[in-house]
Amino acid sequence: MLKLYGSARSRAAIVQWYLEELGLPYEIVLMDMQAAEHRQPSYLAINPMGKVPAITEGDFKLWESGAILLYLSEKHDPLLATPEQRAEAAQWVLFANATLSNVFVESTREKETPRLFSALDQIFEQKPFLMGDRFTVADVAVGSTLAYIPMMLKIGYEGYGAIAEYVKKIVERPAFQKTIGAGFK
Ligand SMILES: N[C@@H](CCC(=O)N[C@@H](CS)C(=O)NCC(=O)O)C(=O)O
Repeated sequence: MLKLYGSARSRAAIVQWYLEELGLPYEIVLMDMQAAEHRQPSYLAINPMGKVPAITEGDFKLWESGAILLYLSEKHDPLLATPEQRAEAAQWVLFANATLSNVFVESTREKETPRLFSALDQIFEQKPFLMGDRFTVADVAVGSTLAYIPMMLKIGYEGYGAIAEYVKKIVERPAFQKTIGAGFK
């Protein structure tokens, strides 16, 4: 069975959210970061960077939340059927982890936030989910980041009505409530 390594208040909850959305069986391995469990040789053999999340499936090991999300979508979302659809999904996952995440960086926040939020707001005015009518891995990556922003930075979506609507819809999903909403456990 797939094992998901993570800790409380970590990005492992994003992967867990997608596992729940896909309805896959998995086992959680809860790491005690205070006790530096993630820096012990047994975990470094899974992720040499000593960070969570990571997954194992038999002998296969994978780390970086974005790579894990894309692996799961590749394997379990048959509707992302063409190279173009898969590339678009990758675009959104990379955008979430490498570009939208700049909102969390104090030195880039002021400059980046209005332009990223304006563009996303226009996109959500036109379609319910990032890749059209259907919830995909793109929504897990971008939606989790958009949900974390008000939780962690106390930044709201005033003036960005379509983002606010989107985040409301995302956080109401049962799989989100069970995972990010409840904390990783
Ligand atoms: N880009 C990585 C970030 C991983 C990361 O920084 N994880 C944090 C928890 S959210 C961690 O393991 N921190 C412990 C440490 O750096 O010692 C991902 O998305 O997987």
